[in-house]
Amino acid sequence: MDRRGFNRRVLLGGAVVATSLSLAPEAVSAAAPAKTAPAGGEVKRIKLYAERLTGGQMGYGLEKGKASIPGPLIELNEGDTLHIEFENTMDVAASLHVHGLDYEVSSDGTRLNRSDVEPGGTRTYTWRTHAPGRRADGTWRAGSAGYWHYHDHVVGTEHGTGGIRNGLYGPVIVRRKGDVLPDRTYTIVFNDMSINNQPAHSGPDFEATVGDRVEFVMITHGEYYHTFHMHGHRWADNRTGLLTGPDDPSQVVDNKIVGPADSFGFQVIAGEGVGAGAWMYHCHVQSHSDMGMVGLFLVKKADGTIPGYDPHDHEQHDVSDQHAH
Ligand SMILES: [Cu+2]
Repeated sequence: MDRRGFNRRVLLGGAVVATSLSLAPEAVSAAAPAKTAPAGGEVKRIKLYAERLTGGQMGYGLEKGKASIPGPLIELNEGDTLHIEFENTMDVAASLHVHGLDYEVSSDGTRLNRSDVEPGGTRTYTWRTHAPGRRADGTWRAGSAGYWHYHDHVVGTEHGTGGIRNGLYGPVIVRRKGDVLPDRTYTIVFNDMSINNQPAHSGPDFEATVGDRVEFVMITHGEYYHTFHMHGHRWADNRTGLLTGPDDPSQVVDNKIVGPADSFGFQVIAGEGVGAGAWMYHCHVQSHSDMGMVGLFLVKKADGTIPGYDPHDHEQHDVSDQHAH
């Protein structure tokens, strides 16, 4: 029997007509009005540390001893300025280089521009953002809003190849006034053949309850092209991953080709129309999924259970929830 209750059929004049299209209780949509992002314009300050982790890995963290892979989510609103006091606790030079935001060349985070940081050193990187608007010449200037990312540009090579490989990367979200805010945000980074530098076949797994508005930031690093696919959920292939209305021409997808330094993001209502479950996400290059580029979007019922899912069949990994506003 179909789980969505599309099952009661009556023969009418030779035609099969569905008389019941009721949704199962778990197939609910978000009910309360979504919260939205405010206008930006604030000046914000954070500290960020680059640290060595076990197993030759490296990470960024908001506090000493708390580095993670990926690094903390940095979230801004268009118009905000962020000053980052960056401390390199490692024994090799490191840096912070961001995509998509406005920064002067002194905040480029490259050796070329002498904006890297020696072992034990500190440096303040300044990122600015702006709202869209019309230029004096009449052309339209894009705003900073988007799903972006930051990474080292120094460790190993002039391009930070060693730093990125070892885990020095993280997500940045710039929101536009009125953008829908999620209940939670998770970051998925395809880095070479790993996801978030975790061993193959070990996730990471991300949890939600049916009806939660969950945001995913998807970033790619390393040497390969991949296709990001999520089971049971779809998104719009545009800036926010959400359709703006019935006439939004954005393509709705559940699979997207990604290459090194790409980033995008989207929001889903967990289990919308499909219910709770252990929903896979994975690279859809077949050899890559077979080699373990797979994790789970664990969507629980309100009572905390996940139908058909035995956690003992899987390795579970904690997901860091570091977050900088
Ligand atoms: Cu792949």
